[in-house]
Amino acid sequence: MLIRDVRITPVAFRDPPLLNAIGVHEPLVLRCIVRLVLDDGVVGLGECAGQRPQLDRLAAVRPHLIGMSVFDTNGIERTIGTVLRAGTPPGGTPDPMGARNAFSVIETACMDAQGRLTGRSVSELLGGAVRATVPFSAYLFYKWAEHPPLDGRPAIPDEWGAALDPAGVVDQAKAMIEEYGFRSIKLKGGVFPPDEEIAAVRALRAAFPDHPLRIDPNCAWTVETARRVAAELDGVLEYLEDPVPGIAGMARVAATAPMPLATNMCVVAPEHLPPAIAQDAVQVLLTDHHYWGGLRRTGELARLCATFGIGVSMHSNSHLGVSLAAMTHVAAATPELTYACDTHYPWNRRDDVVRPGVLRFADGGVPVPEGPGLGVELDDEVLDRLHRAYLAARREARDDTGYMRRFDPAFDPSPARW
Ligand code: GKR
Ligand code: MG
Repeated sequence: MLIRDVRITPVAFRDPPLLNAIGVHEPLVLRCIVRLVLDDGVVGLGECAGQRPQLDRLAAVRPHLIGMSVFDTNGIERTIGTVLRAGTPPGGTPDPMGARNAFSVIETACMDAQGRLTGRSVSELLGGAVRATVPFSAYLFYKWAEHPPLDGRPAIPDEWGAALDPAGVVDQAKAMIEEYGFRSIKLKGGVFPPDEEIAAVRALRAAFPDHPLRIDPNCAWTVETARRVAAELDGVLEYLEDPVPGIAGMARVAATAPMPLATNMCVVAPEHLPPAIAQDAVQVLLTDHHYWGGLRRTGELARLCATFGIGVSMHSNSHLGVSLAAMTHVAAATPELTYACDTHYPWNRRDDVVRPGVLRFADGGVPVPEGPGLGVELDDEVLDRLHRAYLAARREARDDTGYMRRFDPAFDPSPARW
C-alpha cells in the first residue's frame, strides 16, 4: 500500500471546434493521467488537466509522495500543501486552488488503489452508491463544421457537423440524444447575441418538450440582459448557469430570475461560499472533484450545500474515461447531487485511454462501474499514442481565445459584453 512511483503522463486527444464565450476549442485537448504504483504492484489511476502549472505542481510533489500510504490521504493532502506553499517564490502568493487541483488527482488515484487493494469500488469507499446509474445531460455546443485550414495544415473534419443556429442546435441534440439517450439538455451559450440563443432554447423546448433545459453563457451577459433573458425563459429553463460575472452580479440577477441560478464560475473555492450564501447569489452549485479538492471533499461540499438549501449539479471540462469513472463514482455516492451531471465525453468518440467495455451510456446515464476502485483499466497502447500526440503538439496551455483570433483577429472575449 506504499507509493513506490508516481507516473505523470500528459496526453492530448482530438476535440471538435466547439464555440464558447471566450473562443473556440483547439484541435487537441491537454489532459494528464497519473498512475500511483504501489510497492505490491497495484496501480491507482487519476486524471486531471494537462496544463503546464498542474504538471509542474505534480512534478514538485512527486518525490514527497514516495513511501506514503495510499490510505493516508490526510497526510498526503498536508504534504502537498506544505510542498507547494514552500515552492511559492519570494513575494509570490500561495495558491491553495493549485494545491487542491494537485491533491484531487492524487486522492482519486489513492482511492482507486484503495479499492483495488480491498476489492471495493470507489463509490463503496465513499459511503456507497445511492444510485446504480448516474444521469448525465446532453452538453450541446455551437460549433463549426470543421477546424479550418491553418498554417499549411489542412482542415480537420468533424463528424458532428456545424451547429450555428437553432436548427443546427436541435439537430445536434437529436443526434446526441439518439446515440446516448440523454434526458436533460445543456446548451453552451455566450456565443451569439442573447436573442439568438433564446431562439435556440425555444427550438429545443419545441423539439424536446419534456427534457429539462439549461443554458450557460459563461458570464457573457450584463445583469440587465440576464434579467431579461431569465424573464423571457420563465418556465422553460431548469436553471440558468453563470449568466453574469461575480457573486454580486449573480445576486442581482437571482433577485428577479424566476428560475434557479447555477455556477461553476463564481463559487469555485471554499471562501466563495459565505458571500454567495449571504447574498443568495446561487441556487445550484456545479461541483467538480478536479478542483474542489477531490472525491471526499466533493461529498462534503454537497452536504454543506444541502444545509443552505443549495442544489448540487456537476461541472465538466473536456476529459477522458478515468475522469468519467471518477465523476460517476462520486456522483453515485452523493445523495444531494440530484441534477443530471455535465460531461464532454461524447465529444471524444475517437480515443480513450480506458479500455472499452466498462464505461457506457444507457438512457443518458452511466452505470456505476462495478470492479474494484474506479473499475476501469488503462489501454497502454492508447496512452502511449496520446502521450506522443502531446509531445508532438508542443503546447502547454489551453487557449480558446488565441485560437479563435487566428481566424477572427477582432474576436472579443470580454465578460458581460452583451
Ligand atoms: O469546454 O468550452 C468548454 C466549457 O465552456 C468549459 O470550459 C466550462 O468550464 O463546461 C464548462 C462550464 O460549464 O462552464
Ligand atoms: Mg458552466
